[in-house]
Amino acid sequence: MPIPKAELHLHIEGTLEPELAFELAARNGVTLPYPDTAALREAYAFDDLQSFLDLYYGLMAVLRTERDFEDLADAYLARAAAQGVRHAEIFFDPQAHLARGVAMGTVVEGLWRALGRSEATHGVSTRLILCFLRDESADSAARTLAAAGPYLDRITGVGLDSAEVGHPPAKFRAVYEAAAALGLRRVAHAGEEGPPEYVTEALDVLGVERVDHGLRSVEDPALVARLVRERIPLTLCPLSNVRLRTVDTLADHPLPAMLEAGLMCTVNSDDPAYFGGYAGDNFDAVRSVLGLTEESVRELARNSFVAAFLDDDEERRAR
Ligand code: ES4
Ligand code: ZN
Repeated sequence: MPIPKAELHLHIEGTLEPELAFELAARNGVTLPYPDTAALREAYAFDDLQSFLDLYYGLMAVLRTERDFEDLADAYLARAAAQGVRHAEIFFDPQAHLARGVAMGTVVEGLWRALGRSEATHGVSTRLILCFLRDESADSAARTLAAAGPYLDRITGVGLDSAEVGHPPAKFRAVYEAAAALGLRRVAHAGEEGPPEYVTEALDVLGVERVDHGLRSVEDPALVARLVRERIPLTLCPLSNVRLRTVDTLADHPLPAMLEAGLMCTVNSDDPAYFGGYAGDNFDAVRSVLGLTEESVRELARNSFVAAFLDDDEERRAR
């Protein structure tokens, strides 16, 4: 039985497996520029974050109806449950759908059809986190938050994702202030490809409670000391880092040193359909390749529940 864990860094659009992509394409009359699933999987060879994002946004063309989003989330939750995930905090990218004429309600209601019954069907509790695309304007982010108004009872927090370099967190100060005023929790991707200064800015300007990735924090000892002192969780994604070449090989991943430094690390899957594994696969990979002790693996699992947006009762039940 895989160790129980919470998944805190998971883009639902990044769980679109080639088989489901073709099924949805057929259902919706969308033609994909690949002859079959094998050819599509072969296209999953990335040089960096941008080359991944180009494919990721392109494939979303197959997601059109509430049922599509429901099927996507249901397939993810089944796979996650099989790998020991007991709680999942799920990112979604509404701007990528709104731009294609798919309404906020279609996305949220569709996802919710699966999430709302997930504890009963999969034994996985869930949260939904709306992410702003940082390579879009701050105005667009503000309009997106406004469009989410009718659905805020289903949305726990906001995040920030997409192309990082050149789009520092401070660009989104106003929309994060507005989100905080609405009672939403705050996270942001920072220090994936961007510099450690972006991590500091996400904390100081956006008021984030967790940092997604945060990998490049290790370049700044003063920042590491602060993250340790303030017990800021980092949602690391080891297999993603390898596939997007943020680290050379998994064996070079700084996770062991980060744990040793006292950082509150968690291990997550990011975009599992694209990066070669779900949460349990990421745990297995760091255990075997990085030689983590059982105690370290238990610490990672424990951290995932501590860092989750669960209340104390829920946390106890989940872990
Ligand atoms: C993402 Cl790996 C990663 N980084 C930034 N934005 C993203 N959106 C989906 N996956
Ligand atoms: Zn991510």
